[in-house]
Amino acid sequence: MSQQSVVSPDQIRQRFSRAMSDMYREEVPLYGTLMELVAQVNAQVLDSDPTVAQQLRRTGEIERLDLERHGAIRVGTADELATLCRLFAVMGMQPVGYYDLTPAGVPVHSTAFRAVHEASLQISPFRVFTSLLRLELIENPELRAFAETVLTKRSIFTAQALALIEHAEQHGGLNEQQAANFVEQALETFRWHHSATVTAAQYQQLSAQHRLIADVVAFKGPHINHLTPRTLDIDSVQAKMPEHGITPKAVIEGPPRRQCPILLRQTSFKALDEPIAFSDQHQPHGSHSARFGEIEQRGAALTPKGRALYDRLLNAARDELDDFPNESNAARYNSLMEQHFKAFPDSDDGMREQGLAFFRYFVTEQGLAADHDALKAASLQDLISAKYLRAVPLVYEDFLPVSAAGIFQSNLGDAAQIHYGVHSNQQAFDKALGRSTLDELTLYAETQRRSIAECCKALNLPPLA
Ligand code: OOG
Ligand code: NI
Repeated sequence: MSQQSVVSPDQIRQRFSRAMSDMYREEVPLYGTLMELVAQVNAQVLDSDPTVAQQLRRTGEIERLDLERHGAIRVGTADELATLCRLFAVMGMQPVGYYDLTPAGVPVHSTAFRAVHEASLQISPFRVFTSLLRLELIENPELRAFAETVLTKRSIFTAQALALIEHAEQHGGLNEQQAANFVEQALETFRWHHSATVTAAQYQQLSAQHRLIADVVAFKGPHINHLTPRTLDIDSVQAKMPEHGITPKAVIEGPPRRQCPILLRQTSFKALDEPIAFSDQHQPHGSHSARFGEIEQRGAALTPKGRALYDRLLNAARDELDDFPNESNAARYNSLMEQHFKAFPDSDDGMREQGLAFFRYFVTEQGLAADHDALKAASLQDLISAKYLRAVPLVYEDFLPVSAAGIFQSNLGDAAQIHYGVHSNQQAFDKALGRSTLDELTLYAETQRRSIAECCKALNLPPLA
């Protein structure tokens, strides 16, 4: 196969993300409603807030905004996870970060598959939050053995998808026809199934252990359980959801509303109850709820120092609330969050000067017109003060464990408040995955460094630290 005929992984990811969105919209019409609402609110924000519009134009994010979404799946075995890792690699997605959900009573650990370079993210920022069930947390040995048997019997990938993954690995990519086939075949893994692979009684047993265990074990494949568009104003979407027949969860996860958004704010609507035929039924007599809707607003990626401050303030607010945020304490939770987060500077300059967030740097018109010889000894701060460089916060591309726990919980109900006496086990996760996950902080630091290097080049300056 000649080099020219290879479709770039970024293109494959962009096509796959679109195909996934089309499939999900057809299967879950409420997702379509949510997408329309998000598009309306985004258009309003861009109209009414020229600064936001200008910043998105500068970073190029404006072009990816309508494409932007993440999804989530849950798998049952190491083999499934390892093969998914290879499948996502065909689309230029790598596992970033490790999330332990057991402190929240959810028996999984997770990573996010996504593109890692800013140029690739620009073409498609599609991400998939992927969780692996920790079967060892099923206490009843018979039930655990049963779950294992059911999982090892299933094959969640089509034969063609497997062949195309192998082809891409051996030949360095896929051509047009293969890429089109790959998108179609890969999509099959994420499809919803109206029939379960277990009997109604077996489903009940699995579900009694944990609803999530039933969700992973009882079906033919890891159906995509939500797709999340990115909004520029999550409070506005949250407020408008009821008018559109959507009931949002009680509180928005993540930081409080700010002038300069940081990290990630998320809200979701409850999973739908969908008719299911169990393996001992000819018609759907049962039901299962797994699929829901979610929206998110993304802000600045934080440095280790910024993240430590975020975690401290979030924990302080939650400790003071002394309960999981819910309907009855939502107002108090929001006001506690606002109070505590006063300690987090709410301006780009403030965050940059205190080293709390990562930034991308751009040369301004003035910078290009300046006498570059006179700048040889200038520091980064000098160049910014002189308005030769402009700093724009780097967008956070990842997830937050406490928020993810809140999203899981809002869909699993109170029965899910289980306390596992175990700890995170990144080593076991990496082993199942077949490689180690990338550290997101390193990725942000690299993007920041590359942008500074580009500015230096444009200004004819030696590299700046
Ligand atoms: C994943 C929940 C986490 C997020 O956006 O934090 C998540 C799941 O329910 O499988 O999607
Ligand atoms: Ni999500």
